[in-house]
Amino acid sequence: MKKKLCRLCNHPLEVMVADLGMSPLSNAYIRPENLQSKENFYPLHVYICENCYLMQLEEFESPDQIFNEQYAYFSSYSNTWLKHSEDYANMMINKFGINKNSKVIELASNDGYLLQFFAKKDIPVLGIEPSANVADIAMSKGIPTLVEFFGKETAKRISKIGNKADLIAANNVLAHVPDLNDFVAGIKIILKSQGVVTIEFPHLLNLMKYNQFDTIYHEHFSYFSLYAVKKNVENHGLKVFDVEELPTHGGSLRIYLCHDNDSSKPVTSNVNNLLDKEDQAGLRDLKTYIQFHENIKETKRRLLEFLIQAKREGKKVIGYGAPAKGNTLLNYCGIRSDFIDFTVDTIPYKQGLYLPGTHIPIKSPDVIQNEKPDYIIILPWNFKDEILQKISFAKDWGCRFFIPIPGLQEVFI
Ligand code: DWN
Repeated sequence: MKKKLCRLCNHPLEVMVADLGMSPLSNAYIRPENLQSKENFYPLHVYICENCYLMQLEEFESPDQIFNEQYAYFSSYSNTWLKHSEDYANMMINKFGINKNSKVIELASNDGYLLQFFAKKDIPVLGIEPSANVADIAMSKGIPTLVEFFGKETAKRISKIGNKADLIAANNVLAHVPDLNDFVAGIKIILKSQGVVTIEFPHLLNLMKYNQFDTIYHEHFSYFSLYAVKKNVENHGLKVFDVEELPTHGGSLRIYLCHDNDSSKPVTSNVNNLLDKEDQAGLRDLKTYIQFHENIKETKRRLLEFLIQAKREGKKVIGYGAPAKGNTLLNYCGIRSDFIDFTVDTIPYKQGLYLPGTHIPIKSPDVIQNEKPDYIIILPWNFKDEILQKISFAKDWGCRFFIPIPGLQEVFI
């Protein structure tokens, strides 16, 4: 069997921290006509590198198989996320003097959810997005978009035609990049001498602390601490000069990078403070990761106990949301439509499809009123507040609401 090596530092990868069984690709939603067809399941085994402490998966499907013209994630279907993106744009404009003479490039620009807020202020933008379906939506909004993966080769080509950036945004993309070194080397190439890069990613510290194992799926090749990302970017002539903790996606980091010879951006104390916080949380102690697997198994037991009892009591249980994370959870726990009748989702593309592996149907939220479920399990728990507002009407018939992570718990409006 091929020797496993860390995708960041090439150290032998020998410590498995969790075995989530065999799982389908988390965004491989199934069309009705394909329900009887073969489905690909891959090992969902989580490793930690003992040298750089990058948590990671092996690559079973290449990014072009995942982020294709059928990719089912559209960033603009969450008001919470759109507000976060608009706030980011306004903060960058004010903090770094981004203006009409600047250039903003977003890596993995999806459907233009972020760049639209710069473009509205006549700031030149360029999106780079490999999934043609979401890129088409961005271009329909007037966002110039290259439909391709980003890396050194793309960077060299676009920088030759003058596309260097004053601001590079790379939000929730780093986890999707199998070749981290090629990606970061590309950032170095297209960054203007005094430019700024911001990278946002779910923080490994929260994944471990709040048991967010459902965010582990094959399109997330890596799971980051500041420690690991800092090693990665410093290998490519960039430096982390600031870092912020964000509430998004269960708790993320936003790191600020510049060229390592850019003396106009001194490193703030936030960087070392956060590294210390990670050390105190045991992120560089292998014992921390062994407990993680035990927590995952207990979460599965609690959710199954709840559902077994609910079904024995004749309760109608549905899901809300058809997120990628929900597919890891449901496949790992073996939860199919014998426990959850169906789920609903506001993304039109997903309605009428079925969840991969479990074949739970995805419907429009409009059916809730007629179906009158007894329990609704909110699968995208990271949008709990926004979703509870939308389903508050279900309280009229005594419906109760739950989230599955960090462990099954009832939530209230
Ligand atoms: O990294 C990724 C994260 C950032 O987003 C991508 N790989 C894919 C995606 O993961 P996810 O699908 O688990 O993300 P979300 O954003 O938690 O998924 C939310 C799902 O819930 C979407 O399918 C939309 C749906 N939704 C809804 O139906 N009604 C969301 C909200 C807020 C709603 O009100």
